[in-house]
Amino acid sequence: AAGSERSPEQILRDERLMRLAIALGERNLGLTWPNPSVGSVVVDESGEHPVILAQGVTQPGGRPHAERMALAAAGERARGATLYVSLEPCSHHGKTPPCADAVVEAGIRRVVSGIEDPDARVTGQGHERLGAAGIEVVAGCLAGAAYRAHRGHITRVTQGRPAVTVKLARTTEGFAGSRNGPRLMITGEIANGRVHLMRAHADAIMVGVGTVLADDPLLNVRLPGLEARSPIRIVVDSHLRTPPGSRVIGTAGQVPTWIVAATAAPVEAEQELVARGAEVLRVPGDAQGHVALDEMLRLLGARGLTRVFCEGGLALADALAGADLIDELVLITGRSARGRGDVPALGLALQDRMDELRLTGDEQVGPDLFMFWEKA
Ligand code: AOF
Ligand code: ZN
Repeated sequence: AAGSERSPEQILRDERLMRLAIALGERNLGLTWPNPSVGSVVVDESGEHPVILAQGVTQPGGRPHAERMALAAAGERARGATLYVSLEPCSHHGKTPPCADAVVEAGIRRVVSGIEDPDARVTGQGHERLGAAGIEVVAGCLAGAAYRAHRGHITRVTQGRPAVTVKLARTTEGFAGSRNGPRLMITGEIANGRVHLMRAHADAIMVGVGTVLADDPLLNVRLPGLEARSPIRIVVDSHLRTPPGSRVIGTAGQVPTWIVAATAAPVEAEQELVARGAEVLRVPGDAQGHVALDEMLRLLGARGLTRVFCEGGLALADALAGADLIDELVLITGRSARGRGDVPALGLALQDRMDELRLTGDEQVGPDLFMFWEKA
């Protein structure tokens, strides 16, 4: 029955298995948009030690949902078992019938879920449906971690825009570049690999046109085995200055490339980019003629994006900070940085915003230090 008390041992066991469900879901981040990437585990709790019967993850494109994958893999063994799932099972008839019904039909006895699904079609009704069928429901297990894992989905359904993660690298002195000198190499090989994994877990990588002009980056995933997981590339380019000969445009036929321009940007420039395979999205400009970032993100949300990974430059990062559109900040301090800088990594708006961000963890990656901040 719902609401029965859990022993301290049971609570710990639930958290351990929820951690597994969340980690499973994270594997398909970047592949499931507009849907969240959910993880689910079916566990036999009848013996002294829990036995994992089956696992499931939301499939690329967003369907089938995680619970269906796990239940299908468990088959008849699901009867009487416990289902762990990082997000509340859906209750709506969308492109597939409700997962909550599938859970009931499979004979699951107990459901442990990470967080309520704020999708207006669900919002607690999944849990309700399970409870009404006599299933014991524990909601909110590791809710913080589940929230973080589903931040993209949650931000899109509650605010109509993707969640924005900004990545910045700085030297130990706090500089990101030099005004006149050569480009600084701030992070090492291992850190770069870690960043490529973050790219793979995003729905889109975003940069400002200044970064394209300065660095001519490829913005794809170059980790062995994960090359196919390069997400959409987005260049914020108010006046359409992206060179048709740049590497992003040269590879626009292989990796989807969206150039976001202000309504007033020249049509001829658009035609050149489109002819090479890029897509140009038009967004109203602000008073200075720059793309209005909130409108841009709403458009990206309407297109289904849930997670945008912004890799600079400093101007775009600072503009996002000024508009209060940064949900997560990854700050990398390169301890083996070569070269001296004179351009501060944190712009004025971002410095002001730091008070509103909360440090959630850090990680030593080779010689470099990653610090993770999020909106408090
Ligand atoms: C789940 N498990 O693995 C996922 C869920 O268009 P549909 O029918 O696929 O429904 C999409 C909605 O379902 C999505 O907005 C979100 O609320 C939920 N996603 N739910 O039970 C899953 N990916
Ligand atoms: Zn579902």
